[in-house]
Amino acid sequence: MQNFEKWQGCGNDFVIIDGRSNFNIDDAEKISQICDRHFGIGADGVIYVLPSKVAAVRMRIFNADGSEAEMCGNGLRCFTKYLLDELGKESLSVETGAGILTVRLNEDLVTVDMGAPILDAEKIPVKGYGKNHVVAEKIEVDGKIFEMTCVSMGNPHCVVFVDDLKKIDLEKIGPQFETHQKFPRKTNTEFVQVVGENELQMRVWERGSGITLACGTGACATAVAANLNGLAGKNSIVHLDGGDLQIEWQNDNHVYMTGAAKRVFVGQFDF
Ligand code: ZDP
Repeated sequence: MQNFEKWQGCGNDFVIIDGRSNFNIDDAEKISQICDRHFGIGADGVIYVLPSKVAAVRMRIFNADGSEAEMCGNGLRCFTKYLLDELGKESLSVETGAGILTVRLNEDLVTVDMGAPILDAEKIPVKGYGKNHVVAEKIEVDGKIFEMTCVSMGNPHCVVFVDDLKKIDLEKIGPQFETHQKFPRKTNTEFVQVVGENELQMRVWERGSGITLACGTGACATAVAANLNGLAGKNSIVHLDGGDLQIEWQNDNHVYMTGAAKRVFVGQFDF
């Protein structure tokens, strides 16, 4: 039997397993079985706590389909709170696929320095724009033309601003964005409506997990994209289906994300 904890941040839920005890299954079939809401524990992803040579700990994150992601914002808040509670500390440096990030407690909430957004198309990656930024560029999906702004927060995001979020059939067009030929490593896609001054409403189709209630890296990409399009300032609130995140793109070019992270239950799983 393997111990695990179940955590959620804005309804984006994860199974956290301490891989420092030599447990580190990265078999896609097993991961998707753990994430299955009927045959497993049920989660949007699985996170491992691992030893690191360059930071206090290393985080590894897998999507519900078993694919590995470079980075995970909501997961990182949960992961760090889990460790800080255990260590009785206020902040932690974490090695992720997006570099070493610093996470600190912020009263009841958790703030993550998510690093600098990556805007160079080749690095996101998005095909066909060289090293340029991809801001309000046209993309055809499902026979319709959308405008996308692409941002990597360590993982790829395609942000699409729309007038009415209710009219978006996420289930239908989400997978078509995810696997569009412009995205060599596939993409997470955020549909966003501006609902007030520096207030954005967002729904996400996540690469490898589908519709989730929230996506931390996606909220950061959304806030950066809104600023690049002149739709918001540098400090905005992103409303997600599972809660709110506050995102600030500061003068050091880093994006800071603040939001909740909560333990749901602890358990043992028979792998
Ligand atoms: O990049 C990806 O494949 C994402 N699906 C990873 C998970 C992102 C996450 N939802 C977040 O909050 O950033 C955990």
